[in-house]
Amino acid sequence: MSARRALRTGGLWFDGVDDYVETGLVGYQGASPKNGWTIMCWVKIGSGGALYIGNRGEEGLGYYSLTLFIHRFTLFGVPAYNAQFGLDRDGVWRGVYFSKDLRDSWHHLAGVFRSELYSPSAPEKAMEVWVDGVRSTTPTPSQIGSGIPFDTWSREKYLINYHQAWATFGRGIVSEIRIYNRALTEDEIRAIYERGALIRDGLVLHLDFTEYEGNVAYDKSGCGNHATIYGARWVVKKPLRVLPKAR
Ligand SMILES: [Ca+2]
Repeated sequence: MSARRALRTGGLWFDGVDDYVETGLVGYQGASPKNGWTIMCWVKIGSGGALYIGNRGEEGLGYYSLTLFIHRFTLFGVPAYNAQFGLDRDGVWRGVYFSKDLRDSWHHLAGVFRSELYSPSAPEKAMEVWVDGVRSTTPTPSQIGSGIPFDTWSREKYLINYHQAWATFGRGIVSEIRIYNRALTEDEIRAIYERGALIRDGLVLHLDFTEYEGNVAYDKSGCGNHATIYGARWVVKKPLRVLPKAR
């Protein structure tokens, strides 16, 4: 996958030190996520790179976040630079992973939660993580905690590239972030990966990063979940170029 194809729109470069984005999208607000959930993006990382998309931490309140991430170290028994997706809280993880080192080229990631498969004792059975249109339901070797009811899920905002509980920041280029309040089908995920299909049903956050200046990334879903950028730099598509800081 060439950068030119992957970067159909714009993107943001995160430095891995303190850059992140806070979106206006909150989690389930205590309601049952009866239609599922999907988080997706394009990403390119190198050595030392990482990606995190999840809710702002609420460890003190005991809430859980559906989180899609690539870590730079082995975590939950999964090698560095593999994609993981699952329910996360400080000291708790129930999830799945995709066994592939994702460094040094563009990849399309999707984390899908299928609520009809959910049980509090084995949440990972409702999880899928997709890389470049291919699905994995492989549970991570370490599954920590159990008995997670829907009403303890996070009601905090989604962050891009800041995992608050781990105090760690993502490093690399992120593009075309979409979050849906339902589980997308295999055909839909492939259509988005292969053609960039704009599927609007259930779309609650869509950041295509085509502003190229300023510190706001507008949500194109129509839901008004606009995002505030802290330090990350704009990336334009042709030629692929990281812009200097705007502020
Ligand atoms: Ca910075």
